[in-house]
Amino acid sequence: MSLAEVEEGAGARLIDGVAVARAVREDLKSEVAELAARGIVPGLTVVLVGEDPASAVYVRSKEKTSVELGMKGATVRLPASTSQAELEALIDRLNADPAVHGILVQSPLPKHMDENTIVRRIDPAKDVDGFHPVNVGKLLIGEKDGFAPCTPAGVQELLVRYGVDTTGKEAVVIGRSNIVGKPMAALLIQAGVGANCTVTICHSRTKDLASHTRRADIVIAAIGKPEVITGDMIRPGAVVIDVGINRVPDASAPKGYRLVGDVHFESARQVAGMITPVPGGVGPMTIAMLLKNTVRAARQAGK
Ligand code: L34
Repeated sequence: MSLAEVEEGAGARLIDGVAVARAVREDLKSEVAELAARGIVPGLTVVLVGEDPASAVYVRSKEKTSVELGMKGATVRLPASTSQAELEALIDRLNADPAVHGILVQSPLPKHMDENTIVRRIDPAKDVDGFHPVNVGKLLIGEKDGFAPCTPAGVQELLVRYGVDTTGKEAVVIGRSNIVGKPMAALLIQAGVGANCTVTICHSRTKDLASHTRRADIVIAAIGKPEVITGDMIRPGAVVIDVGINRVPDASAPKGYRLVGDVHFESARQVAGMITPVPGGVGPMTIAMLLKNTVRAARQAGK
């Protein structure tokens, strides 16, 4: 075997989330222009409570990208001491504001707040995060006028744009959060493109996790623990999607930390057929899908 053949065999194809996110934004640009011609400027307001450093990065990126697309992006920054009632009053105002088509309250909220109550306060028609029970229900039913959560929707978009044949395939989702794991499974079991999967959801109480992941044609890791899914847990040729974004201390990195996924990238890429990197995989897709949801919210509002 030549060296080239060895290298080809030893490395999965990289799924480039930055490039796909750019393509999604390009598609949105013409839609935003079309809406503008009808006097509609899609408006997204992101609410950030407190000072979580990772949240600050994501929120800045959301506002910046929405403005780049010709949308009206705004961020409301509130101190961690904000009361539940104050946040609810803000949401009521945003619900009533016709220039605001999408509302997103960045998670996590400070401990004294009840996230569930906050999410239910948002008008489902403006819930571009897809966390309101009405949208969760619509997702499960398969009603297309609701909003699917941005991260799992972004994962599905990656599968579609990379031509992954998902029909009849074994998908193993690791993690049962309401933000990723549960909606991811709901998307993959639907009839349609980038779906039609046989889905298993694994979580912290799953017995023998590796016995499940080794069967999987598609592995989606959303655990929130650095590099716990290793190459020996992956079936040769499987598609590996890494949703985790973990900051691990690294004295040699400029910021004192580096980002790693839930997947041990170096060992997994030796075995996998395709794999997403961290950063540059699912993260950028989350923001692209948020903008896509917001543009549709504006179109559905028709004003
Ligand atoms: N309400 N809360 C609400 N909605 C969301 O959709 C989110 N999420 C998650 C956290 N809390 C939320 C996000 O926006 C995670 N998330 C998110 C968004 C963007 C990126 C990562 C997570 C992202 O752009 N990641 C880059 C690296 C950014 C960096 O340097 O830290 C990447 O390439 O993965």
